[in-house]
Amino acid sequence: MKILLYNPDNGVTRNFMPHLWMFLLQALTPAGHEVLLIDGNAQPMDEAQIAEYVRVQKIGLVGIGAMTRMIAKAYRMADAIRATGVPVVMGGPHVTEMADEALGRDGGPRHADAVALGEADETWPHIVNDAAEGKLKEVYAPVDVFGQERKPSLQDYPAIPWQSIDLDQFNLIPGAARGMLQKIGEGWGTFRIVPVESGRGCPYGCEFCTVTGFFGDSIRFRTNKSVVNELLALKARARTEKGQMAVFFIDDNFAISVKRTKSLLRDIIAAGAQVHWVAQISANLLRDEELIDLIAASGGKWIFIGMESVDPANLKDMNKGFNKPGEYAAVLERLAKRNVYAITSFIFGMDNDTTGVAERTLEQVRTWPPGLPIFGLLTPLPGTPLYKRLQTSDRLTRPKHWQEFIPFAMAHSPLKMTIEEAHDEVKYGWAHCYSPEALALAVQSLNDQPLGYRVNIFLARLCFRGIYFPMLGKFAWLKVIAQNRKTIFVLVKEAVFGRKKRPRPAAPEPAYGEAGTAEASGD
Ligand code: B12
Ligand code: SF4
Repeated sequence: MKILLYNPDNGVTRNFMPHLWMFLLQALTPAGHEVLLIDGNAQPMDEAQIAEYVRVQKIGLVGIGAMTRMIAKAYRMADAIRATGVPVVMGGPHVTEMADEALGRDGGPRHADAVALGEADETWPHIVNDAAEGKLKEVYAPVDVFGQERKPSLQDYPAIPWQSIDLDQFNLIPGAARGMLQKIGEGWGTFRIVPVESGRGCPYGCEFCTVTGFFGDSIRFRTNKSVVNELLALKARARTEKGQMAVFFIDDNFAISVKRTKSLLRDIIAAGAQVHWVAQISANLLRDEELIDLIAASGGKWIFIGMESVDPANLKDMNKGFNKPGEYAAVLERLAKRNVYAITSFIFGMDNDTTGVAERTLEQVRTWPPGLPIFGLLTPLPGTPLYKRLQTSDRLTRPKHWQEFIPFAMAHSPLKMTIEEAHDEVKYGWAHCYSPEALALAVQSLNDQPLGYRVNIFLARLCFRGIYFPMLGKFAWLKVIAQNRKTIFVLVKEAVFGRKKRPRPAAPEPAYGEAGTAEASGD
């Protein structure tokens, strides 16, 4: 049987990285079946195109996985596929919470023939076998013989065959530049960010987050050896194709066991398996100097930190009181000393937020080393304690907000400001952190560092700017390049002619740092 695994885009923003679930399920598919992968972020398709693809390729089963914000598109694509007579199975965090919606048991239309609840590592082979025999059940749940929920162990994690997987659709280098870039330095003909997991589960239970409910509070790890081997395979592939490969450790909290993380990082270093990597780690786990040394030595470049708020009252409300705003600066300095920088994620629209929250956040961020602040709005995702609380108190203004995805739009009334004011706060954050002046200051604040670091922060800021101000198409990019021409000129001049030593700015400069995401930022 030919199987298609499809991940929809949300029609608004694009992911820079492929989704792990597709590669994982591909690796867990029983022998004798062919699995094709399409990520809508890399290969945009509409309903007619996917139906045509399924017909032409003679696909026998389609698996669709989606986050809440992609689910409306996922349902539309599933409807188009089912209309061709091919069965659709859906999985992932949204349908796990809303299985009746996907199966049409809530009075709405049916979109899926079957749903896979929770982690599907062990149920996927059964789904494939049942589909091949034409006996697909409606619901697949990961349970043991007694009907108790069972979380897969990651000790026998499958080897994902990175050396042979077709990754063409995920190259971040524009086609026109590939030939030339392949020849320079370490080879940049391809650049891919690849998701790798080293463990699952986070026990912290932040109110807005789906992770503790979905993966459970029991933490499970892969063996160090299997992670190291995966990194070595990725490095080998990058070498063969004269390209670059970076890794996103997608664990929700990569240092949830500091002891184990240190042991993994030591093994990575010992095996020479270092690649540039990004990971999500909560601020409270970044106090350990030895851990930060190992992060830097093993290739860690960016750490995503869900700071959420600079107001301890908000953090307490969200059950995230372990975040201590008073220590954010020290954590970021500790990382920056090793040239590791942070993606700092902030959520506005929390119950204690009042107007001006963005500026109050930026006042703090400006005193920190430069990073990539991201700002979002508190979003009640189905299945979270936050959703239940807002539903009970009748504060949901769009209880099924996922039926019409609108980026950066609240779905409930905040307590101390209006919805419009919350939207304005997010806009303020993005506008002030990603303006040409803010980008110039971020670059300037690293004046005592090698050129590469400054180019890195500049390019990363340009890309992150696109999260709020979409930069789709050449014209949008040209405009941004024109706006930032002074900074580009300084960097290019230095690359060509070298530079005189310049001091770091004496005092913290206004507006280089800033703030973020947030439906629910992991970590
Ligand atoms: C990596 C990641 C990202 C990446 C992008 C995704 C990517 N390319 O991998 C980045 C950093 C860009 C990102 C961004 C966001 N993310 Co995110 N992200 C994750 C993270 C940490 C890991 C995903 C992952 O690979 N997990 C490991 C795999 C193995 O698990 P899985 O995907 O759940 O798949 C398993 C099962 O669900 C199931 N399954 C999944 N799909 C399918 C399909 C079929 C057919 C079947 C049978 C089974 C199946 O089988 C798999 C194996 O067991 C998760 C948290 C988490 N731990 O999952 C959050 C998570 C998915 N993100 C979340 C959110 C909210 C976001 C943002 C909206 C945050 C924000 N406010 O900006 C953005 C949106 C991005 C966008 N483009 O619109 C939420 C989604 C909740 C929800 N109900 O939708 C999660 C769960 C975290 C959370 N805090 O609650 N994210
Ligand atoms: S937000 Fe981060 S720390 Fe909190 S439960 Fe989710 S993954 Fe864990």
